[in-house]
Amino acid sequence: MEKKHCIIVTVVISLVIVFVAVVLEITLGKRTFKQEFEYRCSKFESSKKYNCTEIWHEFEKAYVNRDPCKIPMNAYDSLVAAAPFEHAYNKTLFWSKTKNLVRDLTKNRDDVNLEKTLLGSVLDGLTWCGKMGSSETFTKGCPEWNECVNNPPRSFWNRLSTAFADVACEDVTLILDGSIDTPFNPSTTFATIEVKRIKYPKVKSLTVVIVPQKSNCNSESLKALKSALVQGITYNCKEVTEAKIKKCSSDPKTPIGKCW
Ligand code: N1C
Repeated sequence: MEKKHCIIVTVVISLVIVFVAVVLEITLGKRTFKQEFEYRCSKFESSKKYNCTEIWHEFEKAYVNRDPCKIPMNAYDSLVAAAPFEHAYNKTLFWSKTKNLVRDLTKNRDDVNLEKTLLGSVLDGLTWCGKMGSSETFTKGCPEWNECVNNPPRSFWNRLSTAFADVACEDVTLILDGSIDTPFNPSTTFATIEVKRIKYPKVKSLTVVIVPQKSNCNSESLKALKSALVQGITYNCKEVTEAKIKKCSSDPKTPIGKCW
């Protein structure tokens, strides 16, 4: 009887320990915004060259204790200066509405979309803002993307996209979404920021890649893109099947230019 009692007590204690461990893991596993920022920064492949604590301070200076609808693009100037790009600028890839497809294509290649740079990878998919009278970073109760133009994430992506387009050179690629009517949408970051910043003769050509469905290389929307392009830059457009893009994503030895 004594022995049975002892076993029951041991089992109950073990169960309690497992339960507490699981609860702790769930609560502790959820990083705060700052922890997530620093975790991603330290995980970045060449982060040893950077001081992630300094980058965090430059970042929060842009929006903390400020009206979250009054954060201009240049609030992030010193952040961008603290974490300069270091990729091969002739390997630049832009996208609009095709983020996941581009992520898969560039994953094991040296071609670079903005999310493969330090700041792009650290802030990808995150929402943040500050509030007047507070020194904290908030992730809830922040303005929606279209609620006010000068909200913290929107101004950040505009600022970073400006810097990214400014360093692009030689032959650049743009992957567009053929399943929509306006692949070159005038309200997107690519149309409002990047297309205007890629300059001739630094950039020699722009190759648009599109999986033809609702739209293709002959669509009005692409004609608008061609005319928005800075004069001198050679414009090319390639229609590629989704199967070919998928095959190329799983075969990173094929140079990206041979995918279309
Ligand atoms: O507005 P978009 O696309 O045309 O922006 C894409 C364009 C790319 O070429 C990037 O260089 O602008 C740059 N860019 C990002 O890299 C980026 N990563 C994550 C712009 N926005 C980015 N985000 C988020 O995606 C951002 O929060 C914004 O809301 C979307 C823009 O995606 P889109 O409309 O498909």
